[in-house]
Amino acid sequence: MFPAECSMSLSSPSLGSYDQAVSFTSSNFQPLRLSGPDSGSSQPNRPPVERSAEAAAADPAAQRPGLRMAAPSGGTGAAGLRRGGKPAAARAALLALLLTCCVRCATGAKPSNIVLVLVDDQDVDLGGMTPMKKTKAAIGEAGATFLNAFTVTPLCCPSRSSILTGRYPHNHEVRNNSLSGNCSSLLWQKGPESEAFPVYLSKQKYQTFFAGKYLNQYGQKEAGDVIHVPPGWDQWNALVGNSQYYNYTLSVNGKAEQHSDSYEKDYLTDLVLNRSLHFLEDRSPQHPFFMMLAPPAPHSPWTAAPQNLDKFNNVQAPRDGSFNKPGKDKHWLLRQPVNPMPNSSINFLDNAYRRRWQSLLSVDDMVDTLVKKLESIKELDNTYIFYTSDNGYHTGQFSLPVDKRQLYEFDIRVPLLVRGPGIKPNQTLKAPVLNIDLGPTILDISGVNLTTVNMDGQSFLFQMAPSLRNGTARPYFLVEYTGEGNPVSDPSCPKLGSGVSECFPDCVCEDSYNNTYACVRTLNDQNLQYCEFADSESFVEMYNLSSDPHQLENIVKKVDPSILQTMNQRLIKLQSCVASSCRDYS
Ligand SMILES: [Ca+2]
Repeated sequence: MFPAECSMSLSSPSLGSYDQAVSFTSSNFQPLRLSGPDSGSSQPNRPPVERSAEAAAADPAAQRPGLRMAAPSGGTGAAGLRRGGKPAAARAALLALLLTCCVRCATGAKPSNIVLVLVDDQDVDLGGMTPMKKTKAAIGEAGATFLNAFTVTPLCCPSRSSILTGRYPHNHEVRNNSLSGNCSSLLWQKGPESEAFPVYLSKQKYQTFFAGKYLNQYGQKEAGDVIHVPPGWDQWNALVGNSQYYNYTLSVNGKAEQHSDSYEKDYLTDLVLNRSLHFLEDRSPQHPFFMMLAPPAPHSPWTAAPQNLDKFNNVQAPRDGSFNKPGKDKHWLLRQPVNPMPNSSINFLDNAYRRRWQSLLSVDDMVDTLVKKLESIKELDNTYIFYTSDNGYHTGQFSLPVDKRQLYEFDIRVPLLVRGPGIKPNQTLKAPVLNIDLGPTILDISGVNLTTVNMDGQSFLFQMAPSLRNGTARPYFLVEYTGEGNPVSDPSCPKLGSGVSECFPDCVCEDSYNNTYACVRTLNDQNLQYCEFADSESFVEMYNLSSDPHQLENIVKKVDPSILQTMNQRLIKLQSCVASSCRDYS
């Protein structure tokens, strides 16, 4: 049995019986705070999102030793050592590097350019990178492939908000893809967005460019309309609303631009590439640049370019692991799907799987063309290129047809490839990195002193380029998600009642208010996942990923209670962490 001392108590109203989908209205639902054995009640109110630079700078834990990058042009050009004691040999090595850098600075070398390619919903666990042959060659084989990259929350808007701010969801407070869930809301714009990493890059004199999907509610009237261009961006080509491939509106530097369904003029992945090529032509060579390319692929509706519509005709979703398995000892939502899945669901997900791959071929071409362009303008050797996704995806795992939003590996793992100065080719790196680390890593490269920024993540530059930085990998981290449901019953699935959402195909629901969870994922000498649900069952799941990589067996009733207690304590601590305390593993 689950030990009493590890049981949770709920800090907000019960979600009701699990015998049927619970009835809930959106107005009375508040995201639940999970609590642990010591508190026996709700977590204290979360600290304010905004935090002064002085407070962050005064925090000794945030001040990690390492070699500072050359300041960008316009700055002093000086490089220096941060605080922290070093053995003599290490000091000598650092001094040598320092001298190298000073030589580079004295010759007027620019700080490195940075490119972030952020795709939408690409998994890494189910073969999502298989069609990306050119990307793997141009970035992965030329640099580092991270084998353990995770999102801290497996859904578009919260994940993208985490990438932009370097913060866990409990600190940026974007809970889901809706405006009421804070996605691109006025509250977000006033707070976290004003401290997102592009703001710092702009202050470093980077020329900044964005094209593609930003946040799911971006550009909607209630979210400030297309006139709202987030701070820090010089060239702005952002999709209004969620991923589409044709028939969309862009905000082009604050003005609406309508697009139709002509492949040559409108196909969004190609447009993102073309705008980025124009930006490179028009940029000022005096300053470094940052480009963020966010194509819609492989998000639904999985619309491939015409030349790719007949590709992968014989491909189907993988049948191994947890495919079409019942979620028998899992949380309520996972116990609802029909098992085995009906043929109609399997046909639907196989078709989705094929079309996702087809849509990715345009992304692969985009990356390849961009890398060749950087080479032709002689910027490739001085450019870091990051390739990643906002969340993973599943097709039939635990009998859930297609979606993300689950705590399992297929949804929280993402691809991450990086190439750039100081990164040796063909590296595969195993230490865990998170999407909240992208902002700190990009700012680290740009020369920003990380003690002056309010971010929960940490730079992973030391992992890919140990000649440039020292650092220590994290032993564990937090994944958190707030479930979303409809307050009224779906007319096409009346038997389900209210409180659930994403019930397609075959009335299998991919989300519910009950799908609110927080997990600690350990990845060092241990390979464990421990998750608590904010529901009326206080449901707990725990997996040993070493012996059970597909998470088929919930071991919560078997595991040593002291391990449960340790994981529970870590979870409590991480759920209320802010900035440097999110990196405190003592
Ligand atoms: Ca997504």
